[in-house]
Amino acid sequence: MKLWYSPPSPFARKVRVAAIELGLAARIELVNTPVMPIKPNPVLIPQNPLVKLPALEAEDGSVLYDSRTICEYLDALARGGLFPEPGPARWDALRRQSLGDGIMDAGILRRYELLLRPEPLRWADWLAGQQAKIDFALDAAEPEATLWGDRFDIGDITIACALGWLDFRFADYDWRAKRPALAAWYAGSAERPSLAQTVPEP
Ligand SMILES: N[C@@H](CCC(=O)N[C@@H](CS)C(=O)NCC(=O)O)C(=O)O
Repeated sequence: MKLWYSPPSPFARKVRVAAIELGLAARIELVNTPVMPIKPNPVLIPQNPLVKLPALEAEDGSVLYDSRTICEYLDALARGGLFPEPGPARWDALRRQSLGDGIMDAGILRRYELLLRPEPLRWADWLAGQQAKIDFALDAAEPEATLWGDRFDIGDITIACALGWLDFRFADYDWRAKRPALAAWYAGSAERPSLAQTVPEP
């Protein structure tokens, strides 16, 4: 298999973490592919018409895109259990995956606004609105985090990747200050080899 990814991408990291957790990493060739929404990388268009990372060439040669789809494919391939069977545990894992994905989406919109939009055109209300979503999402996670324990399903993977990416891109944002349970859960999770081996890099 082949994974189009980039070292800083939190969505690609989800896939890399899932692959390690599932024992599939050695079967995946990593293809480092830079992306920028204002200049779509032509290399990626045949793999993903949305020109986003990650994309995966599956075992049968077909290409999948979007971290959710790819993680679910890998989980099925390995009969892994990162996605619980239909029922309350699955709905909760998918909900937590959506929470983590939403934190990454809002963070990436902030990052693009700060990185790509010419400074005189930057929109403070937009930045504040996306930041508020991140704050609300982390506030919602805080009381739950005490119950998360050592389980590490797709929801946990996604939230851990979101928190790692906030540390990486917004180091001044002290999300831990008012959220000790989430901070403690993340500190424990970050020691897992799958997360330790995939720390985001510029
Ligand atoms: N929902 C997608 C989001 C993917 C995404 O936003 N990827 C970013 C990199 S972290 C990207 O490719 N950005 C380039 C662009 O938006 O053009 C997923 O889960 O894979």
